[in-house]
Amino acid sequence: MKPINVAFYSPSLDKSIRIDYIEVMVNPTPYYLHAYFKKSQPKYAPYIVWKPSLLLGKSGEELAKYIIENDIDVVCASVYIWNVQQVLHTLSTIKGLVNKPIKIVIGGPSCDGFNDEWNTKYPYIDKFVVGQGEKAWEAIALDMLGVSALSDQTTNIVHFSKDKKETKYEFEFIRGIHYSPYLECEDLVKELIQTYEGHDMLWPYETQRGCPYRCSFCDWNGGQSNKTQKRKEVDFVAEIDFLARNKMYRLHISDSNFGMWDVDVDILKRICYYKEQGHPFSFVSYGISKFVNHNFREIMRLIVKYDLTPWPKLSAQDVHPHVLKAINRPGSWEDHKEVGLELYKEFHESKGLNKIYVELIMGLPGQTYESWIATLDEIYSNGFIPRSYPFLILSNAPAKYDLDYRSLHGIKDDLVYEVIDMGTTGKNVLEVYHNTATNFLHCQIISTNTFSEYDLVKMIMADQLYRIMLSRNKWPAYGFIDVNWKHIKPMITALMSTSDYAFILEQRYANFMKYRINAMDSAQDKILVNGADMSSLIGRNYDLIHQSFAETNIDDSAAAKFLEVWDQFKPTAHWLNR
Ligand code: B12
Ligand code: SF4
Repeated sequence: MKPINVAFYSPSLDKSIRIDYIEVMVNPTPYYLHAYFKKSQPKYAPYIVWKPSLLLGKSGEELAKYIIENDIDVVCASVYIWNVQQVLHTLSTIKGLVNKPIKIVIGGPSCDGFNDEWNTKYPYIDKFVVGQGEKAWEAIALDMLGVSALSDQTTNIVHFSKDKKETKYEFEFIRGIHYSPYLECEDLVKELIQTYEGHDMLWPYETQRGCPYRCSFCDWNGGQSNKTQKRKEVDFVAEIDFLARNKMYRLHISDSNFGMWDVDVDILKRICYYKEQGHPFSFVSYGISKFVNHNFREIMRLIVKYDLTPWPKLSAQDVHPHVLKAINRPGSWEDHKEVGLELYKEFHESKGLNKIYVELIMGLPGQTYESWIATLDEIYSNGFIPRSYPFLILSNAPAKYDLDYRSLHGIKDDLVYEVIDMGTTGKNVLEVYHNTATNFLHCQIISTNTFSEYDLVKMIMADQLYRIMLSRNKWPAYGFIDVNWKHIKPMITALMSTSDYAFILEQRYANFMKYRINAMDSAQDKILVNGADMSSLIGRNYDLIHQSFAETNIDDSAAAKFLEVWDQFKPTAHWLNR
């Protein structure tokens, strides 16, 4: 039997301003797929040869060259919201560039192969895998090896009729993954580490599949099921030992609800044990259980105590119960806040903890402009720092496919240029608008029954004004921003009443309506993103700031600390000239 060489292509987006793109985001999919195959088809597993994953973006030519040089037979690619356009574009060219028949298989959360007419849109793709890929890959691999022909009964694969007019698809939640994909694929993991030597590698670490909830913005599990499965028989201690041995230190704790199982605390304790021994484990992100209980508290404590992240966070999405209800989100802000304040109390002195982040989403059903301002006030005044995300519509999330839900909340969405979180390519608004290839254009909620497009522009502006004024890099949120909140809030209100603020709003709203870009150009014809218009606003209204501080009797040393930073915005004042 001739072995099959498999290339795995899963580039991370290299434009996010939140993530340093020199880092390499590992996608563990090959280990999940191969470990399952090894377990179920041990006889044939040696004939499936996975090459080290391609984790950085490639052009069609580069990928074709790689295919030729490595004698690749099948290209497997993972598509996510951050790479789907780029990957499909690259894949569209390669069959024409290599002088041999190859197969292309794609999967991942943004593989929408059973809707949106992907059958005709992407004729160069041979197989679309939607949902968990283990069983589907097993069937595809056996077919390619010539062991057994692929049946159209195989779940999680989109099957097309010969004329491609009919589509058949059945979802299955795959159970029985009670082993460690990393341990099972030790050789592949080591080969990958060698390949990317010198890079900072980030490893997703998942101990549980799926999520029992259905928050309306989320498509966990491909949005198709709220079943969950914990890896049970696996020896987590051995797994953490493996991570430590191989210096796989930077982890994304990828469970939806880490802490839901008691064993999670033990898993974390093992990581902390290694940290104590000098292994520099850290978390790039984590998804913790939504209900606050003993495990939740203990996990948050350990994360802070062992310095597992410089960004300890609470995932709130919004602080208002009616908004959480409108998005079917379990848990409550009050409970999260209690834990956050407990952590400050315990670790403020001993570890200098003064920044806990709170994840929020802008543009949720139920939100209003006023409720959003109240949310920001609540977070900052309690010594926390918001991390606000736009409401990106994921195609397999209820907010996209549940028409009753959409009509209940009057959801309107559209393609919007994401200029809040992602870097932009283009000098000014028009250039960004005309460059759809490398700018991040994605479907977002733009209005609901409770807020208009105008409100959304204002909400995002307010978020950026608060963010720029209360720089998370400069000052403690707890013990400084909260203490001085009574002096800051009136100043923010005053800044929002200026003619400069009205001018920014007018410009941004016009651009949003015309180009779907929530940003404006400076007087020098340069696009102002990441709150640059807000720094200019501060620079231009320095007198007002002084006046507001004087009116609220702030103490001199606190005022000086703020002014020292805001002073640096003065040179940007001319950006808003008009
Ligand atoms: C680690 C992670 C991150 C990391 C790394 C991201 C990166 N750029 O590499 C960080 C924290 C940075 C991150 C950020 C974001 N993330 Co994220 N993240 C994850 C997480 C927790 C784990 C991913 C993972 O490795 N899973 C394990 C693998 C094995 O599972 P899998 O990817 O689903 O693969 C299975 C199947 O899909 C299939 N499969 C996948 N590929 C292929 C390919 C082939 C050929 C086959 C046959 C099968 C197959 O088989 C696999 C095994 O069953 C997932 C949630 C989750 N648990 O999956 C969210 C998730 C991927 N993230 C998501 C989102 C929305 C984001 C953000 C946009 C959030 C935001 N608003 O900022 C940002 C984008 C950041 C960016 N600009 O890159 C969504 C993606 C939805 C989508 N349609 O793409 C997910 C699914 C979570 C969710 N539902 O909200 N994320
Ligand atoms: S946001 Fe978290 S809790 Fe809600 S459905 Fe998604 S994974 Fe589950």
